[in-house]
Amino acid sequence: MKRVFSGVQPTGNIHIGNYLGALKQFVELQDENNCIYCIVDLHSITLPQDPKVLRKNILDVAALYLAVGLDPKKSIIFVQSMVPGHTELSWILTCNSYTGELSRMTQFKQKSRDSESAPTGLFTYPILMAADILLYDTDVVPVGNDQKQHIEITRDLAERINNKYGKTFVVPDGRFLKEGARIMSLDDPTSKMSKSAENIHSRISLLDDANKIKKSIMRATTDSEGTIRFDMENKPGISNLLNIYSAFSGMKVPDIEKKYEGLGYGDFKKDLVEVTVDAILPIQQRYNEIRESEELITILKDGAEKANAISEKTISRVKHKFGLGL
Ligand code: AQP
Repeated sequence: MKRVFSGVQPTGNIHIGNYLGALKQFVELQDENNCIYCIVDLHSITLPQDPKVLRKNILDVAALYLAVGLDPKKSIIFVQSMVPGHTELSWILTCNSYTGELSRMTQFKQKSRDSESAPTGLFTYPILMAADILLYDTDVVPVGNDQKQHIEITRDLAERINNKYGKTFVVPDGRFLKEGARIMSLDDPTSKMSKSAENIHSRISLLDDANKIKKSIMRATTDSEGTIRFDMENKPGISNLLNIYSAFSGMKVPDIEKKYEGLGYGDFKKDLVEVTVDAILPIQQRYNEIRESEELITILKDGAEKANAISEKTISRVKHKFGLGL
């Protein structure tokens, strides 16, 4: 059995990019592996958060974890800030990292491009992420492919420390899905779908109602050619919609192209609305059942206890290797 670890930031409603790129994999992996899934609230404060909204978002993401099918009997589910090992290991890794390698991170460059002086937390974000992963001796990290660079730096840090101090960490691998690895924004298919984008129609959130989903899909950017054909370079809009259709329906893209041969974008989009709503509705029903329940809090407390027990072992091993403490 492999150890699997991943997390999602509680920075707003989870969208279908997060679901198809990450959460869907979380569920698939939990039957055959030791899975640990975290709500990474410490990551979310790299940018300003309203405390009340943050607390609500943490519980929303936790409820969505369960609603998409994560089972606390199979997976450990917890909130990152409830396990102190994450920040402790993060400091130790910080002291083994270089500003040069962190400056190369695309996500940092994108999120800090409009400000002269960026928040330090945004700069050191990949180290905290590396700590999350290495803390649990993780073998596999299921993520969307926007996280490829962060997985690479995690591997570099683990290897660097293993070389210097002797075998300390497991060197993890990223796991990326083909169809959902990068769901693009509906209004600008050259950038990824994001929770924090201003236009709500650029994304479909897992908690959107059918009417909103219809509006967002029907107004999604396409092209003037009018044929339903996958070509990411020249037809990014329709290719993104084909990806979403494929990921939700399980149909292969060439089969979808065949099904819609001779038909227009309007017909295809109408069916995509149906496919999307059918996939999301059962998730919303389960979410409504669990969101206000006491059980949700119990699951998170229990998860934090289990995660802490594993984390403490790693921290004590790392401290010993580094000569820290007594
Ligand atoms: N568009 C996407 N397509 C596929 N996978 C995606 N992920 C994010 N966007 C897409 C994957 O979702 C997981 C959780 O992401 P996150 O919440 O930790 O942070 P993020 O990547 O910064 O996500 P957002 O939605 O873009 O949030 P904001 O707007 O707050 O920055 C990760 O596995 C990620 O790869």
